[in-house]
Amino acid sequence: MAFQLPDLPYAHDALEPYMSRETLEYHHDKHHNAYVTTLNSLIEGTDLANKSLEDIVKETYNDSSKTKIFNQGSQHWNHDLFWPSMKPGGGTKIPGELEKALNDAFGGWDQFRETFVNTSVGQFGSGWGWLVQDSGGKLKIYGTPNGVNPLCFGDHALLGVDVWEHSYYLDYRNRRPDYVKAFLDSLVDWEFVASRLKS
Ligand code: MN3
Repeated sequence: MAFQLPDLPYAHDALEPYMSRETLEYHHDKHHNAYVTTLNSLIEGTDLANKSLEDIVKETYNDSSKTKIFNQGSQHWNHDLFWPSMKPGGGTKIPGELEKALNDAFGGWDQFRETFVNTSVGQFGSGWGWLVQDSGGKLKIYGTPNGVNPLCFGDHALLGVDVWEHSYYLDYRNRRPDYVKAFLDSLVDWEFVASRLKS
C-alpha cells in the first residue's frame, strides 16, 4: 500500500494570520505531496514497500545507499506530525500534566520557550526544532538538519517545528524567530502535544 498525503485537519486559511493560505497551499499541497510521491516511487518493488514509515526511517538513516529514501520518508513522517500539532486558536491552554513536565525539565514555561526558540532559530540551514521525550522519559530540546528526526536517535517526538524556509518565507521572509514564536504562541495545539506524552 503506497503512502498517502494526509488531508490537513483544518482549512488552508484557518491558521491565518500566523500561517497563510498560500503557505499551506505550497507547503502541504506541493512540498509534502512531493515527499510522498517521491518516496512511493523510490520504494516501489523493493523490500521497503511493505514496511511502516517508522521502520523505513529507522532502517535508512545512516545507510548511505538509501539517503534519497531516508530524506523523503523522514520528511513525510515529520510533516505527518507537524500538521496536527497546530490548530486555529492554538498556543493557549497547556494541559497541567504537560505544564508540569515542562517545568520539571526546563524550569518553567519561559525557559522552555526561550530554549525552543533559540534552538530552532539556531539550526543552520534547513531542518527542524524538536521537543522530545528520550527513552528514559526525560524531556529534551534539540535541532536536526534536513529531514533527520527523533526516530533516528530512539527518541519520542512530542513537537516539531519545520524551519525549512518553505515553512515561513512567504509569511515572515527571513524572520525565522518571529515565525517560531508565532508557532509556539498562536498555533500549537498543546492538547495534541500533551496527548503524545508517555508516562
Ligand atoms: Mn516542510
